[in-house]
Amino acid sequence: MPVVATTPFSDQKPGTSGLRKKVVVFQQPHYVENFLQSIFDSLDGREGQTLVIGGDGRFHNREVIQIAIRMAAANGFGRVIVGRGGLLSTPAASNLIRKTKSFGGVILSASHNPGGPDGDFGVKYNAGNGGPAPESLTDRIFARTREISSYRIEDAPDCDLDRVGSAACGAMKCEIVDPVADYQALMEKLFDFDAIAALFKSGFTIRFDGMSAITGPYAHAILEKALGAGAGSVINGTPLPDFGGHHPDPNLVHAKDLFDLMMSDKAPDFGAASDGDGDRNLIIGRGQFVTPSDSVAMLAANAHLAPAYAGGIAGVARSMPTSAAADRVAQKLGVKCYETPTGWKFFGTLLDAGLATICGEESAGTGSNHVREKDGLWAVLLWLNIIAKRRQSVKDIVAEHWRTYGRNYYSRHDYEEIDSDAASRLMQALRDRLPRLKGDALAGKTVANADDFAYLDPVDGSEAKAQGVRILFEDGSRIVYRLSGTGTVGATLRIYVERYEPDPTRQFLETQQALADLIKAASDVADVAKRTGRNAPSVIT
Ligand code: VG1
Ligand code: CO
Repeated sequence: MPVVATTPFSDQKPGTSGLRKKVVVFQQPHYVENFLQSIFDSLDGREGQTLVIGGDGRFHNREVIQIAIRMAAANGFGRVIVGRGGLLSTPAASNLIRKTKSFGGVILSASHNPGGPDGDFGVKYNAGNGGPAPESLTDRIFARTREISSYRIEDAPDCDLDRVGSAACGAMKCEIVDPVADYQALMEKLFDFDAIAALFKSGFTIRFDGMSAITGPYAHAILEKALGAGAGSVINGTPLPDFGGHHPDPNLVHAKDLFDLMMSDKAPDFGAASDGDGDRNLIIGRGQFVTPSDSVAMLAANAHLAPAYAGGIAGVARSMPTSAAADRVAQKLGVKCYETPTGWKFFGTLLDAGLATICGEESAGTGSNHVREKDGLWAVLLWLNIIAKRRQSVKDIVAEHWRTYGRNYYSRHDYEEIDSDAASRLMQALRDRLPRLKGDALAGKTVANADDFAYLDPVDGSEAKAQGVRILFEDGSRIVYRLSGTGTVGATLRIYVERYEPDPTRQFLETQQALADLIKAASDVADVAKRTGRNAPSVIT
């Protein structure tokens, strides 16, 4: 079995979700092999086990799938399960790992980052529960990348990725499976497909934008074929290696066409989109955008309308920067709301322990205990299931929710590709200022507390420190600052701003206007213009 001598790369530190770099970085000799071997070296007891392999179809996907198969064989796995064409959405991979009781899975994706030869590529490892590797494992993997001296790779021909069936790679079995079938079966179990089909039959219309990324095949099969949404409901439904030159990030900037359609008089009843690897969702009703933070809260409040959650939910979990809208729903339901650091891996222990059922992040990620990843199409289907039962428009559901719980005005301002050192200095200056902020008046409000978010996992006792600077106001408003862990060029500063509005007559202001004072205070306190050289954010969501 060929063992190839190599030298470590010093930059293989997994970020918020796996290792993400420019394609050209991944194309360096031995680069991806080093990272895969470092993963395999960190997995005790992998001999004879099954590994799931798939990716979001972006440029370089097929090459790395073949390398991963040959290395899995050389590293003693007994079987790999690979999505046909090398394709698997992130939630579908999570489901396959769980369903087949696999040891884990390798998912090739840079999620919502652009693809193509000049774009990004990524590798993530998911554990046997179907969820992202916990920090203890990613720390081990990183340590290994710094000392690795050789990797093992089977000397075998390429697998035929395009034919469903069984083949071999050395002594290892290689099964090519339909990437959609098992995922679709799971969705049929969770949701009332008859009710949703009846909704479409009654004339309800949808536009789903696959953004030329992985969810197209899933959406065609489930929305159009199984549920009977009219042909043409799914657009950009074919995964392309460069996502058609677009940025597969379902937000108001990159899915602007969908947003404009939904605000026009040609709008269908429901609009949605998903990201590169299918784990994010954008929800827009006719004339009504739903912020991801609101969506988690509204899904939690209405989940009982879907068969899978008819018995109620055990708890809710949201990432720290996500708005507190979900907290109010949890309170009313009499269940706990957990506040975790950014990144889906922190929900895993809560879901495994049965402490939370619905989880969400402000970055358009929502999911439940059905898999251990966020799941874009799942969120769309749960919304459809709720609408099918309530027979109300998205706009009415949103308005009623705000009336009942109050509205959490919320916005995120991103400063992308800023100088890394300047970004670190900005964060350090904020941290230094924290003890003096308490009691200060900012934006006409009093600072109740200011800290650097730290998390103690209630299940496994692991700790995560320095997860974001928070300024908490007496009226529940918040400003949060953190640096992204998924960018590939320079640093990205994210500033999250939130204000609670209980008064129903004041719940229909334009978001940026409603938050204007806090937004100004946020950039003043951090001295953003001076430290980054930017006068405005690159993306506002
Ligand atoms: C971003 C989001 C975070 C999400 C992560 C992965 O991370 O803010 O909420 O979990 O992307 O999502 P960061 O560190 O850049 O803020 V995905 O769709 O890339 O798997
Ligand atoms: Co994603």
